[in-house]
Parts: sequence; C-alpha cells; structure tokens
Amino acid sequence: ESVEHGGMHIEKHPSNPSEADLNARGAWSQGYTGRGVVVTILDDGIEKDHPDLASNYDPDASYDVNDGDSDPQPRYTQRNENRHGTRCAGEVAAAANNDVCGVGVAYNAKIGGVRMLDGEVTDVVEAHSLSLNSQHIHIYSASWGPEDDGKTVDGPAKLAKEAFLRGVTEGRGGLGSIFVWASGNGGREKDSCNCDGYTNSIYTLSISSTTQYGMVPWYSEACSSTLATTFSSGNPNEKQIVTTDLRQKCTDTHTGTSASAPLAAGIIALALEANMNLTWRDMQHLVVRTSHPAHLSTDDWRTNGVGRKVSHSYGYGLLDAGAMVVLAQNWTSVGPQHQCVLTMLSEPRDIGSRLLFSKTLDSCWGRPEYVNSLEHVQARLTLSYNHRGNLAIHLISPLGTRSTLLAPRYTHTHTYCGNTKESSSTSYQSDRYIILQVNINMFTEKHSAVFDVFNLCLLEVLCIFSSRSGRYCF
Ligand SMILES: [Ca+2]
Ligand SMILES: [Ca+2]
Ligand SMILES: [Ca+2]
Ligand SMILES: [Ca+2]
Repeated sequence: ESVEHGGMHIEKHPSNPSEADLNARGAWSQGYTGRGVVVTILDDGIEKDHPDLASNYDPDASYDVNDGDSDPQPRYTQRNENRHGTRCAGEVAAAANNDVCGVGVAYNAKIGGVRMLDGEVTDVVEAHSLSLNSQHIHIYSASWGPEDDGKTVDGPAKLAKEAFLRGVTEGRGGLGSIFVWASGNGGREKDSCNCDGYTNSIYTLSISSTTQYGMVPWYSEACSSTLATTFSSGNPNEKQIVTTDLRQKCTDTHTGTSASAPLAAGIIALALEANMNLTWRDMQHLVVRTSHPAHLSTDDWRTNGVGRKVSHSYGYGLLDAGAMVVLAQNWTSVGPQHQCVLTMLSEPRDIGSRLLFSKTLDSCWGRPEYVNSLEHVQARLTLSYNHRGNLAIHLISPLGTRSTLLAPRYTHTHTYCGNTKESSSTSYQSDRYIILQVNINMFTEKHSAVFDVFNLCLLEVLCIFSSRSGRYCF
C-alpha cells in the first residue's frame, strides 16, 4: 500500500472487502472530492507551504489569532510541538496525484488554518477563531476543549457561545457554519465528553474514534452527545493515521480523537459539495442516518426508539462518505428549529441517594414552538453536591432509550458547588413524557445534595418527511 494512497483507513483493502472503512472512495467515484468547499483547522497553525498542502491552501480561510496577523505559519521549535494543525489539515485536503505524502479525504477542498492554540486560549481568542470569515469558510474543525482530567466541567464562555450561535444562524449565508469537534482524549481519566461544553454543544458535530480493528481506544470518552466515529490510533499493534507533518514531512503516527475530527470534516466537505444548500442541522441528520455500527466493538450498542443503533462510545457509528453524498444530493432541508422549554423543577429538591423526575410533556402543543419530532434534548441543570464525581444522570425517553448525561467520574471527588451543566442528547422519539433520573453512586458516606434548577429544552424540526411511524426523526 503506497503512502500516496494514505489515510490508511480511508483505503478499502480489496483483499478483504468485509473490512469496514470510511468509504471515501464511494464518494470520490461519484465525482465528489471537496471542490468548492472551504475548511479551516482551528489549532496551532498550518504549514501553508507544505508541498502536499500548498496547492489547496486558502489564505482567506486562515489567520493567526495568537499574533494578530494573517500568516498562520506554525512557530517552529526543537520538539515540533506545533505540528498538530498541519497534521489535521492533511487529513482533510492533502493533494492527490502529486507523489507527496498522502491524500486528504476531500483532496480538492480549500484548506486553511487558524493559529490560536499557541498562546493563551481566552474567550476572545476562541470567539475570534470560531467566527473567522464565516461567509467564506464552510467547515471549522477543532480538537480542543477543557482539560481531559476527569474533573473539569467547562465549556464556551460568553463570547465563544455567541460565536457558535452567530455561526449557525448567520454563517454560510444563513445556512450555518459547520463545526466539527473531537470528543476528547480523557479516556484514561474516565472523563465524560458531556462535561466538555464544546463537544457537548448541539452546534458541534462531535466525533469519536475507533481503532484499526474496530475497538474502543484507550483514550476514548463515552457520552450521549457523540454523533459519529472515524478511525484513529489504538493499541501499539494497530495502525495510526497517515498525514502531512511539520517541516514538509509526512507522518504515519497521527493519533487520538484529534485525528478523527478532521477525517469527519473531510467527509462533511464531500457531502457539502454534493449539496451546498445543506444547513448545519441537515448535516447532522445526514450523519445520523448514514453512519452505521459496522464492525465496531462495544458492549453498549442499543437500539433506540426509532430503531437506530446508538452507543455512548461511537454515537451512531462509523461515518460513510459514499452514503453521505448519496443522501445529500436529494436532501430536502429540515426547516426551522423549534424549541420547547419545560421547567421540571419549581423549587430546590434534595437529591438524597436517588432522585427521579418523571413528567408527562405536551411538547408545547398548540403553540408555535410545538415540537413534532425530537432532534436534540438539552437538560439544563444546576445542582450542589459535595462529591460531584459520584453523580450519575440519566435521561430516559418515552420509548425507553436510556442516555447517560453524566457518568460517575471517580477521580473527581473534590468539593464543588454551583456547577451548571448543559447536556445534549439526540436519541429520542418525541412522545409524552421523559424521565430524568439522578443516581448517586456512592454508598460509604452521607452526602448533602440539592437540586436547584432543572429545565428541559426540546429542540426539533417539524417533520417534512413521513416514515412508517408517521415520523421521520432521529
Ligand atoms: Ca503569524
Ligand atoms: Ca499527496
Ligand atoms: Ca474531555
Ligand atoms: Ca456536539
């Protein structure tokens, strides 16, 4: 296998057709290569003169937020620690047929880089990066967020939040900027990607990793907001990702969920080329409908209320570029989003050892915000608890799909108060009631715990399509 055919997992091995891959060739063979699509990598810069990137490099999709200039060239050091953005860029748009390094998933897409991680990452830096040239850039790929230490619960601050919202409402001529996000590498610390407000946001397409042999990698974080999966590194005997490297080099050792998000960004670029009118929410629908469990191993594959297989490690499974472009071509936009907000709690409640909320909902029936079918659920809750890491929070759909909004994080037992957390989950069919369960997974001590605020936000689209059940939803 030549390196030029790189992205080892993109390649189908003809000798073993049953081996699943991302099916980029399925899209390429239909003529989709990313032409006309603009992707940027929000990272530590991009080596714009790399021989495998230069021909696709787009200065209008690039900026140096760290130094406040237009040149995102990485800062070179002896240890090459600023190689990450260049590696991610090659996965998306390394040029084809030039005998240099590998081939990006969308090898004719325009690629830029925003240098924003090589310095203090403030709210201003994030917001600037997320909203860069949003009428020109279509897709932003990012693999950063709060510490993966299994303790942190954090997310975008004021300006970055506004940037996400402005991006999806005004970006790309109002169709919405597409934010692709790595789910995080805190697996060893038993971190939960739902505690990362960037990947957990409904505005980001959250991407997890699987290994060459279809296993959950050691660094993988499980959570309900993960939408889909691409390949990346695993055990030492498994292959890693081939891509462009700093100093005009090529590497076959790109790793982690950071390597997964750009592969997804490339596939999304192919789908966008197939249909430039897709909104940010259309793209999520395409991902959910075309991703599949393939051969991916985990013990938590469940079939949700509408018959889709879903896992907290893999979301809806492995992305399929060929299927994405096919579905994209004749896709009818899902229409405007509706939000129905429900207050679940009117006064503080003691959590005790187990607190169960169960509520029959009318989904705002009879009002303009009526939710006809469910796309996202956000549970916004504020609680005080002296051993936060022992909390488990589950959301159970009317058809019995159980989503873990928060799994216990045992390294995370320090005292902490007043934490606000927003969790999103995507696996329900709209019906009349939803149960939110709060479990405390600790039996040795007596805890005081109070639930202060809890409301539930249902977000949806009015269905345009119908299916056997009369609804055509996640
Ligand atoms: Ca610069
Ligand atoms: Ca090449
Ligand atoms: Ca994390
Ligand atoms: Ca997300």
